Amino acid sequence: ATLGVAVIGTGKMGADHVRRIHEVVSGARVSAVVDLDAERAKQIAARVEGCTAYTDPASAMAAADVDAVLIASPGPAHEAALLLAFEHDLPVLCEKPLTPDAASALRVVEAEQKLGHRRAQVGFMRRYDAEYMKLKSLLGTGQLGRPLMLHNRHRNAASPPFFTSSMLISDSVAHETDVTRWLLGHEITAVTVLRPTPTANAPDDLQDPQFVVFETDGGALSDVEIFVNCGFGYQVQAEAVCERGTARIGDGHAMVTNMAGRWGGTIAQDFVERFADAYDREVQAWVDATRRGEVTGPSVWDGYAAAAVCEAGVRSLNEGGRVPVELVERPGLYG
Ligand code: ISE
Repeated sequence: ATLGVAVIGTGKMGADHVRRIHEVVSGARVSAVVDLDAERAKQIAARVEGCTAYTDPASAMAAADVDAVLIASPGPAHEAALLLAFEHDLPVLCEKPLTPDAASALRVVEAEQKLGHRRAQVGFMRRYDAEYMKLKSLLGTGQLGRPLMLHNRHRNAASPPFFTSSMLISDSVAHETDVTRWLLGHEITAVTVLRPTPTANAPDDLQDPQFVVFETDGGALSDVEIFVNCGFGYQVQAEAVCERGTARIGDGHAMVTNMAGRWGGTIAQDFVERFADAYDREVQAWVDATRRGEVTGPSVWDGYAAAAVCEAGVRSLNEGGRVPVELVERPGLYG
C-alpha cells in the first residue's frame, strides 16, 4: 500500500521533501504536514491533494492516514518528535542533526533499543550522493590501499541569519563527521578546531571559516575546512589520500565550457541543488525499505556518534585545544 507520510517542519528542507514525495518518489504520499506556523502549514498542505495541515506533531502521528514520519524541524525539536514516533512505533526519517547534543541523542538511542528494533534513519544524505558512493566503493576495493588522510572542504555561499559559530560544527561539519566514519569505517576519537581570522563577509561575531581536525581509531586524520560565507556558491569536496594513491570528488566538472578566452562551468548555489539527486535517492530508499518493513540507512547510532563528535568540536572551538570523544558502548541493535 502507498505509505502515508507526515512531514514535520516545513522550512527549506521540509518544503523540499514535501515536493519530492509528491512529485518524485513512488510508493508514498504526503498525508500530513506539521508546522508551528499554522498559515505556513496550510499553504504547504494546499499543494498536495488530501494532505492535512497540523500545528502539533502529536495529532498528526495519531491520524489514521499517517504510516511514517519525516522530521525536518529544527534540531532542538527532533528528540520530542522521535520519542513520540517511537511511542506510535512509526518509521522515521529524521533530518540531521539527530539532536543537538550527545546526551539527548543517547536518549533517542535508548528509546529505540527499548522498542527492540530499528525504527529511525538519520538524514545523512551524502551517503546517497553518486560521487561519494563511488569514492566509498573504490575505498572498499582496497586498490588504493589503506586510507591515511581525508581532506574535506565544505563551503556555503552564505549562512542564514540564525547561524552561530557553534552551528558551523553542529549543523554543517555534522556531515563530515558522518562522511569520515562512513568512508573510513573508523570512529572519531578526538577533535581539534582552529580559528583563522574571520572573513569580513561573515556577520559580526561569526567565527567563519573554521578548520577542523578529526583523529580516528584507525590512525587516520580527517580535516575539514568549513566556510559558510564563501560568497561564490555551494561546494563540497573530499579527497582520500591512501598508501597507493588518492581519489577526489566534488570538483563539479559535469560540464566544462570554453568561451572567449576562458574555460569553466557553473557552481551550485545551495545544498538543495547540489544534493538534489542524493535526497531523491535517500527518500526513495527510505520509502522502499519502510514498505518492506526494514530500516536500512544511517542509524540513530550514527546520529549519536555525530552528535558526540560535534559536541567535542564545539568545546574545542570555545575552549581551544584537542578534545577527546567519548562514546558509550555500541548496542547490539546497531551491528
Ligand atoms: C545545512 O543544515 C546542511 O545540512 C547543509 O548540507 C550544509 O551545507 C549547511 O552548512 C547546513 O547549515
